[in-house]
Amino acid sequence: MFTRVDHIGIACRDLDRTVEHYRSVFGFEVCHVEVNEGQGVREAMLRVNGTDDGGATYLQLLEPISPDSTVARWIERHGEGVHHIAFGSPDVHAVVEDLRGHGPRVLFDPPRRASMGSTATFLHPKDCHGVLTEVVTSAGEDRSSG
Ligand code: CMX
Ligand code: CO
Repeated sequence: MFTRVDHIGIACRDLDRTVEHYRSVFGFEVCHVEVNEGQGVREAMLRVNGTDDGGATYLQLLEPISPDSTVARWIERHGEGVHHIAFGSPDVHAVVEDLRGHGPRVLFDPPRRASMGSTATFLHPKDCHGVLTEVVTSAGEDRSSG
């Protein structure tokens, strides 16, 4: 079902300052920045390592761009910090099929476009022992669209 940790999503108030922390203290470099209007975030991806399924593991730093976005509301309640964990899968559509109706609640059905051209869905944290869980198929490994 899952072949790697794709990313760890970290909610922050100021993307540029948070990127600078990860760069100057830990030496991580930004490999991608984008605004995802649908999710109400500006985000930066920092590549941590490659993985043996041909993918990679990233940190995803998320800054809300509107006060009513899900990440803004989460920061309001909890402050900055780890917001979700994302697992990589070769076929997120198959994972959704598999879980629909009898697994954790699937929040995006069908899955939606996410970072760097990937396709993703989320599983409700209340059905995952308190962890908001994302499932991602990266653009390069999406077998369902071809
Ligand atoms: N991790 C763990 N628990 C969380 C959570 C999180 N990130 N976000 C909310 N919760 C918990 C809350 O603590 C709350 O629990 P209590 O009722 O016990 O207090 C409960 O879930 C409901 O929280 P809420 O503040 O009312 O939030 P909503 O129900 O409005 O939204 C969720 C929760 C998961 C449905 C929503 O955040 C969602 O749809 N997330 C998926 C999309 C997303 O997170 N996008 C941003 C990232 C984009 C990306 O990765 O590319
Ligand atoms: Co994410």
